[in-house]
Amino acid sequence: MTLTTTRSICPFCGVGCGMGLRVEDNRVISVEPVPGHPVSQGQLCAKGWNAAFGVDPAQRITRPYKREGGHLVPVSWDEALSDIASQLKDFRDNDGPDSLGVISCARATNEDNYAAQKFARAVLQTPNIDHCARICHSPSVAGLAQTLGSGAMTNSMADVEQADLIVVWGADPTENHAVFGGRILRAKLNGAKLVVVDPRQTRLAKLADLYLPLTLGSNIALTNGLLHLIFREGWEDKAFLAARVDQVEALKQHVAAWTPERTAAVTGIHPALLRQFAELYARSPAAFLCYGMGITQFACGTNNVIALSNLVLACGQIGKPGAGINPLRGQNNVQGACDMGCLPNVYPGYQPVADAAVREKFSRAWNAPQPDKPGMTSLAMMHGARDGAMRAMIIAGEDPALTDPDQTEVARALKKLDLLVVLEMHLTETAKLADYILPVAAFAEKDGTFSNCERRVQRVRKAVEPPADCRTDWQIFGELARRIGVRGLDWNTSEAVFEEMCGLMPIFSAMSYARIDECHGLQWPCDAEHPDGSPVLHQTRFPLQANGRARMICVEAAEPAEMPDAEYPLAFTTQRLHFHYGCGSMTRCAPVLERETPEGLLFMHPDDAIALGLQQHSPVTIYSRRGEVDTCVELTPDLPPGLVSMPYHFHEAPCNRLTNTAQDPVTKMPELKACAVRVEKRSEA
Ligand SMILES: Nc1nc2c(c(=O)[nH]1)N[C@H]1C(S)=C(S)[C@@H](COP(=O)(O)OP(=O)(O)OC[C@H]3O[C@@H](n4cnc5c(=O)[nH]c(N)nc54)[C@H](O)[C@@H]3O)O[C@H]1N2
Ligand SMILES: Nc1nc2c(c(=O)[nH]1)N[C@H]1C(S)=C(S)[C@@H](COP(=O)(O)OP(=O)(O)OC[C@H]3O[C@@H](n4cnc5c(=O)[nH]c(N)nc54)[C@H](O)[C@@H]3O)O[C@H]1N2
Ligand code: SF4
Ligand SMILES: [Mo]
Repeated sequence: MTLTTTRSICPFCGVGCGMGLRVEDNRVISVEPVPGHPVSQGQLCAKGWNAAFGVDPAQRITRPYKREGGHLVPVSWDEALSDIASQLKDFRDNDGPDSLGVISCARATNEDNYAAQKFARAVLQTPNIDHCARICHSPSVAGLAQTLGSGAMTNSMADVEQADLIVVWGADPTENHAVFGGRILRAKLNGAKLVVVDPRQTRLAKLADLYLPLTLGSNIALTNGLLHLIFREGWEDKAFLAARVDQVEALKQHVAAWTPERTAAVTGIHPALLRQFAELYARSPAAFLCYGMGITQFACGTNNVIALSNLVLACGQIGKPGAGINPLRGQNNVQGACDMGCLPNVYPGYQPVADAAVREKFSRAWNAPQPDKPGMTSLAMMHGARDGAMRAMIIAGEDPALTDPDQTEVARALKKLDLLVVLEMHLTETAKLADYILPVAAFAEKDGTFSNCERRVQRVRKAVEPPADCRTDWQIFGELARRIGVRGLDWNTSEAVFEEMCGLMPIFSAMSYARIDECHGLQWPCDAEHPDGSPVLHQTRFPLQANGRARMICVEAAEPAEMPDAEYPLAFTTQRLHFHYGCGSMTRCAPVLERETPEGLLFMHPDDAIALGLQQHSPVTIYSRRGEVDTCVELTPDLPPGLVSMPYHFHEAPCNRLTNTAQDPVTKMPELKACAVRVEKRSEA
């Protein structure tokens, strides 16, 4: 039997490691790292090494299903597609396009995502298109768009090697962006200073030069306190501010009230530690700041991002190698799903729906009149479903029944839809509620591109044929469009999809599969001015306003919407575990990964456990205002007393039964990182 290796990209996180797929007899039998890859440099993490399990056809849904008499029964593609197409057409023409919505998949390719939003906008004529960035980095997209003019990582991951200081703020990269976490560790060993800001003592926090264990949700108070000191001591980069930033005076006045003492009272960070960090950040020649869900997943998520942006601008730590503000995008292709315009307010390439000229451009290109208003967010679609305004939804590769907040409500909403179509590889909690499940081809079975968190568009290649009845997302959207009677989604190759999108997106205008192949991917903007891509953004101007300047914006500190009280005395947060991914559909079928963390757990400080009469592995029930969950206690000194934490990968211990739907007013990001709970011992029986 011959063994072949096909070069592709890891299907899990936004690091985007290069991966060789080893194939025997049309089966991916294992994977190997790619030595010369600019990001992963011959490394993979445990999830990457185990990627073959997640795509094994034996573990997957490999034929279409339809709900009949309450059960999911096999159905032919032809029957499924005709039924779905005729129902969608009927809802569109009789109930109106607003009654329809599409959620696309940040794990699928750019080509799949481009097709999903074009299907929504040009075929269903609805602006209701969204995806999991809503509950992930939508505050980054919105916040950085207001201050810098572009919502992606400003620098590249390799930049940590040029940084004098690395700041990790509300992110846990050794677990969640593991190969990048490894690069941070190596940079630290080579002399860079490391600062971690996180209420939980993460692995990097234990190794950091400075660790700031701030009170849960006090990010804005901390940044305002840092800015207060920086301006008071004159540590700001005056030349940079004068040349490139607006509204500096207003911010200076705004933070005048944030004395170290007041900051300490809100954040729990001692004034001496605050001062050390402020001086180190302001005075480092190049400081690389990266952040994650500890910033975005709050009801003040957008303001949190703006606060960090203010700090970075004040010290001129942007627009140069080794520096920048770097949202660590989560999913392998969530950067791409945003770039493709799978968001209700922008077309591909962040061209705003609100701009009439842009709408006109897409109306003409797609030969379909474009709705003149932004669409609903994913959570608004769920509310629409619950209230009866939404009739039908297509959910491609997302498991909101497990991963959205207040799960009981989500399941209720999805059940109320007249038509729920799920495009999946696995029988997720959401797929279990579907009227139709359409089986999709896995990353190893298709050509296309993923964009990693540093804006690098990389080639995914078909290593094996998909199981007979599995199709790519873009093929499914194309076939549905044809049956609804709309032309223009009937591409024959993924490259044809890519060429169409590049023609419509200025930031992709100089990209092609051939160019991407030449150089391990290209980082957008990649256009006539930057034919080799853009590793570092904003070197001379910000794309925010005509004058090329960035903007500071004053933001007020706010507590989480739900604070501990007598009835629910513990603060509750959620996190990830290294060995599992998202809803677990592609990691819980890998024996090695499942061996490491086989079940849900509640992390708790020993002092809290003693007070509650609990021990290691004690069975408990956790109650919040929205629901209850049974799990077991895992004692850890890494959390402060009074704060407990749970991972979200386990359908049998679903922490999102507890989480709060309080929302960021700008992006509708729910407060997944903070609510209040009560923990009670459960009898073993
Ligand atoms: N193994 C694994 N890796 C993954 C994923 C996975 O499911 N499993 N998912 C991917 C996805 S989709 C994403 S978005 C990324 C997310 O990657 P991260 O952003 O690293 O995600 P989390 O672990 O949820 O949260 C990060 C940190 O925020 C801290 N935090 C909580 N509240 C606060 C606060 O108020 N302030 C500060 N400063 N910190 C706080 C938590 O303690 C935690 O350490 O990971 C990606 N990588
Ligand atoms: N409490 C709490 N909840 C959270 C978070 C948290 O920190 N705390 N984090 C949030 C974040 S940041 C995110 S990103 C979400 C993630 O939530 P989800 O997006 O729901 O999680 P995934 O596990 O990535 O689900 C993706 C699904 O896509 C399928 N899939 C893979 N490849 C393809 C493909 O090519 N096509 C199609 N159609 N399907 C495919 C997989 O089988 C999988 O079931 O969870 C959010 N929920
Ligand atoms: S770090 Fe991310 S991209 Fe790299 S192997 Fe691990 S999961 Fe895959
Ligand atoms: Mo995410």
